[in-house]
Amino acid sequence: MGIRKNARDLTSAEKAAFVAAVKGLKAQTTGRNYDWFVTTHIQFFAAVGGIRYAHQSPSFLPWHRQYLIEFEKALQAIDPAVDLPYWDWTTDRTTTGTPFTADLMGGNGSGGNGPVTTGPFAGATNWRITVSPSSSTSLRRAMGNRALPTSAQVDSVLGVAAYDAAPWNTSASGGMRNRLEGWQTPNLHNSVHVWVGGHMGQQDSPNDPVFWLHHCNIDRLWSRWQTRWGFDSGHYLPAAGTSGVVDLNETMQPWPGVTPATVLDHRATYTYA
Ligand SMILES: [Cu+2]
Repeated sequence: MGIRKNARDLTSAEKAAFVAAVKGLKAQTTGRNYDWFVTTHIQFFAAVGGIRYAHQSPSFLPWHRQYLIEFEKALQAIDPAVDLPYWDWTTDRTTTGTPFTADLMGGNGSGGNGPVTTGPFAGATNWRITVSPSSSTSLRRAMGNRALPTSAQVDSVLGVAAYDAAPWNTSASGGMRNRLEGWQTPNLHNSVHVWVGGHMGQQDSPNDPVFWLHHCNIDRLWSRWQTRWGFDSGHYLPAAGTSGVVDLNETMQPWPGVTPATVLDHRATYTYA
């Protein structure tokens, strides 16, 4: 079973192994390589067949949980010792600290929304963007353009007892999910994408490897909410009979046999340090 650590607690060797596995996946030319994950995120950015799987819906959390499990599995096929690290942006809040250091994610873009110039993903030779609606072949960031969410805001979201609420979209105001996804104050997940900017502000945000550290933290926050309120199927909504979104026991494309119910309790697969 894997243990997902805070990025600030990784050793130098663990950081190097994570970067090497990410680059190894990027170098693969067939199968579930890095660009397959980018393509899949773009494909499921909006509704598919009238169903919102990945965003603006209750299954935002379970869909990305499975997405992270699949990505972590792909990294572990390269290096079995690698686990996803998480970026806790309530404590690491600068553009030069964890995880934006030269030995992990590298730093800011140059100028307004320019190419990243430091670290393992700087420039199109080290890290070439090939699947993107924008024309840039270099990773771009425009960090620090707003405030990151605070731990008090996180606590306020984790205190909401209801998982989600009708109308199960960006205007749902009665549940935890929409506050954590970020269409409802305090806008946790969305505002961190915007804070990093560049590719992280686009549909192809997984082109920036910090996507995985950010979403690992979002999954950790959901897990903290589950620890408080329950990992059982009574703590996912809607249960059944809701059109346009994924009910508790409905399959989440593109993973056959995977439903919100099957991923609710992750503790046999991985835990958070
Ligand atoms: Cu995201």
